Amino acid sequence: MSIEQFSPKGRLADTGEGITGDELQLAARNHGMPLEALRYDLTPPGLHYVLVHYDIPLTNAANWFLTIDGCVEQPLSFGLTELRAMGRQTVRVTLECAGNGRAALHPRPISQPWLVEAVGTAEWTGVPLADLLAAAGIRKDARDVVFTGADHGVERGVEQDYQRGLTVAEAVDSGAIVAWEMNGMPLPPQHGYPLRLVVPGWYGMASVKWLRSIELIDHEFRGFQNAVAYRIRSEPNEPGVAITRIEPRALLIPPGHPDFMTRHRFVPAGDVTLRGRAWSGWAPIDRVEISVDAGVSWHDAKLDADGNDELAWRGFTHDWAATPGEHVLTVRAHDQSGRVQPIEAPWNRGGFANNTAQRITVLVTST
Ligand SMILES: Nc1nc2c(c(=O)[nH]1)N[C@H]1C(S)=C(S)[C@@H](COP(=O)(O)O)O[C@H]1N2
Ligand SMILES: [Mo]
Repeated sequence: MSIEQFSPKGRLADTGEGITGDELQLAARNHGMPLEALRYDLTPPGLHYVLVHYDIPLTNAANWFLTIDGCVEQPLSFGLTELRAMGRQTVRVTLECAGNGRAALHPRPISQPWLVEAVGTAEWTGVPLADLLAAAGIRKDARDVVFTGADHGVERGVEQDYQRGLTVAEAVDSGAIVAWEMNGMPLPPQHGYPLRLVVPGWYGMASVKWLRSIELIDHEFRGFQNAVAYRIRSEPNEPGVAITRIEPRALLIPPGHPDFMTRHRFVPAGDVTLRGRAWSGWAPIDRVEISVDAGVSWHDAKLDADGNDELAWRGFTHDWAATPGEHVLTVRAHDQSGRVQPIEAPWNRGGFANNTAQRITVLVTST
């Protein structure tokens, strides 16, 4: 058995090919946020989506060290206690996996088969990354900052630690923090205990969990998760475009009650307040449109009061007089940068950043 057979390259599903055993195995490990959890401003940690490429490492805060070295004036190493003494800030961030929406694409890229649930909002507490970099002293020759987690595996034949790089400017200006708490509690194991990076506004892949090393290098970081994975491509061998910030998306809390098997929704006729949340990693949300007739006509939803956290989701509501029969509900988000969520997003090989508008079919029953 060759490494290539044991760790195959990515591929697209054949026409009509259903979800594979490999995809089911990934879906059972990496769970989404049940959409009814959109009711919470802050996602309870057990309901937040989870994405882990390899295994969740067994870690211990008592003997954890974070090193900062490479192109710095003064290499540093911190235990958790020393790190806490460096400062404390809490940021509310909506995190979304870049693969969210992948399973709805045709043809379907074979990978973690997300529908729309790979999202969650948490308050992350830790020390600003910019402060740690300033403490170490960024040398003039530093170009990129490489973040390494304690997890290790093989991906498409390449053995690696999970690593992602940012440019020095991105690392300093993004408002990133090195976090040890999620919603006021120590990080759960699956979310990076005892330490993770959180890069507000960026798709989740940038927020390296089980963070053990920060290295500044004098050249462009060409590691697998930057140079091979997480790029928008239409052909397998083109360089592609790096994935960075989260595209706008709105999701409705599915109204009424579900059928167990199909998740079809049943809604009693009458006045229904539809609710949902919208977010964008580029700029604050400034408008959400909603349609109750499969996109024929659109109405502006009412946005909840603006929070102070620009990169956390914003709630919205719409009052609907539901009449008996089948209805298709759909929503789309706009942000202050002028980005508008598409009704149908363009296809790409990795199945990334698919922010095609959500559609929910409901059967309104007479009362
Ligand atoms: N060390 C490490 N960090 C990681 C990952 C990983 O597999 N290993 N997955 C990344 C991806 S792709 C996503 S979407 C987010 C998911 O964060 P969450 O599980 O806390 O929601 O973690 C990122 N950080
Ligand atoms: Mo992800």
